[in-house]
Amino acid sequence: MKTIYTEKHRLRNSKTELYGGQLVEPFERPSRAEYILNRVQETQLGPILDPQDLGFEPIYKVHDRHYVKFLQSAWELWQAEEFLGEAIPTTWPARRMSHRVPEFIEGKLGYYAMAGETSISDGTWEAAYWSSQVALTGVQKVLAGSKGVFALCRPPGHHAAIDMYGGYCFLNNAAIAAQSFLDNGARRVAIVDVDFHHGNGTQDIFYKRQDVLFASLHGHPTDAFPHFLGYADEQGEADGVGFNHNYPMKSGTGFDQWREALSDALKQVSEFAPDALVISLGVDTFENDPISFFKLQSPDFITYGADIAQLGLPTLFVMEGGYDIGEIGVNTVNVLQGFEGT
Ligand code: SP5
Ligand code: ZN
Repeated sequence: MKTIYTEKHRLRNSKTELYGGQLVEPFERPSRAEYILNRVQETQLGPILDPQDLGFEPIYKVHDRHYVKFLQSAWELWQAEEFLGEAIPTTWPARRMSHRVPEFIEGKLGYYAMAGETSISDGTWEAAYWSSQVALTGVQKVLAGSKGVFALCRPPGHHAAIDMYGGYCFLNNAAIAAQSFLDNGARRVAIVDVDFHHGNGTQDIFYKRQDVLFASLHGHPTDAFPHFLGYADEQGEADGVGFNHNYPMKSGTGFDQWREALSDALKQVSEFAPDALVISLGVDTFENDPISFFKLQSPDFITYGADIAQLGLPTLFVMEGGYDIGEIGVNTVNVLQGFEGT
C-alpha cells in the first residue's frame, strides 16, 4: 500500500493545549506522525510518496473562503497584538448572541472555533494546507488504480466544519478528499469515521447531501468530545435524510460491540454502492488511549481492517486521531495490513 507523507506536518508544533484547566503539551504532537511513518517503514507496507500541490480550489469546495482566509492570517493578527502565548479563543457566539464576524482577532477566534483546547501557532496554517494536499494526492493515487492508499495526514481534520476549527483540526482532509472523488467522476462516496471522536465536521459538511454517505462510530456525546453532536437521531436533513449514520457508544465499549456497529455501518455503505470509500482513521479507540474510553486491543485493528476490505471498494485511509504514541504506529498499520490481508 502506498503512503502519502510530508515532513511539513512538523510545522504544526503548538506548545499548548488547554486541558484540565492547565496549558499542557498537546496530545496532537509531531511525533505521532513520525511513529506512524517508522512503523510503515519497519513493516515495509509500501512506497512513501510526497504530496503534490493541488492548490486551493479543492479546499474551497468544502470550506468557506472567509474561514480559510482567517486560518491563513490568524497567527499574524494574534502576534500583532503582542500577546505572549499562542492564539486561544476566550469568547464564543453563544445562545442568543450575534453571529456577525468580528474584526478583532479575539472575536474572530471565538467566531471560528468550535472548541478552545486547540491553540493556533506559527506554521499551523502551512501544516494544515499540506495535510489537505496529502489527502488530495491520495485521491489521485486511488483514481490511478490503487485499491487502498494511506494518506498520513497531520494535523487531523474530522472536527473541522465548513467554517470551524477545533479538536486539533483545521481543514477537513477526509471531506476534501471525498469531494475531490466526486469532482473527478465518482457519483457517490462514503465516509466511515472510526476515530474515537464523532466526526462533527464531516457530518456538518455533508449533512444535506445524498451524494456522500457519512457513518461515524464514537464515544457517546453525553460523555465525550465534541459533546454537542453525534447522537444517533442525527440522520441528515433535506436531500441528506438517511445518509448520515451515527453510532454513539458508552464508556468501556470493547471490540465485540464496536465491531457490530462497524458491521452495520459497512452494510449501509454497501447498500449505498459508492464508487469510493474514505476511512477517517483514528486509533484513539485503543484501550490505552489517554483521552478516550473504548477498549480496542492491537489485534482488533487488523480484524476491522479486514472487515473494511470485504466491501471491495477503492479506499483512501485518512489519518485522524490516536494519542497513545507508543502504540500508534502498530495500531494504525495493523488496520492497513488487515485491509491488505497480509
Ligand atoms: C482528531 C481528534 O482525535 N481530536 C480529539 C480532540 C479532543 N480534544 C478534547 C479532549 C478532551 C479530553 N477529555 C478527556 C477526559 C479524560 N478523563
Ligand atoms: Zn479522535
